[in-house]
Amino acid sequence: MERTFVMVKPDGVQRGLVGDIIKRFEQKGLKFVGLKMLQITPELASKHYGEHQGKPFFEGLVKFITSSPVVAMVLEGKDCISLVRGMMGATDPKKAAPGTIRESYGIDIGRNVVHGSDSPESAVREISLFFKDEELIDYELSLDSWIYE
Ligand code: DAT
Ligand code: MG
Repeated sequence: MERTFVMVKPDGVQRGLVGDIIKRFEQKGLKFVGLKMLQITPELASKHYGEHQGKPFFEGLVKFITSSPVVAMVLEGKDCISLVRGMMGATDPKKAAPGTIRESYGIDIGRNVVHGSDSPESAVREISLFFKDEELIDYELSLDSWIYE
């Protein structure tokens, strides 16, 4: 089982899309092991998006992600890092596959509603940036045998 970090960005929260987005992950069969709302500080934003430091869109990205609360979560499931990336769709909503979250809800690349870790290394790093160990809950889902063979 893998874990991944997912976040509904400020645009998704402001637009009332939190429930719809969470519902997609629940209905897929992924397990929530952590979930909270927070306001990202500029320091946390710079760490989270550290790989993009120096790029032309970096400043706007930090301004946007710190502008209003986000809903952060840790999801667990088989191959869930790539699974969630697939459910989100391409970074630019205009290029995202039909039915994906970004295609369904977004128009501009800088307002693409949702974040998901892009690799196992990113997932570990991002989970530890946003969640303390004691905020993540280990529990059994009784539905697991109906989701996995
Ligand atoms: P992703 O969020 O799909 O992992 P990324 O890591 O390349 O994409 O970029 C992080 C975020 O930065 C992305 O969700 C939206 C914003 N972004 C990326 N490229 C951009 C660009 N060319 N112009 C404006 N914003 C951009
Ligand atoms: Mg990324």
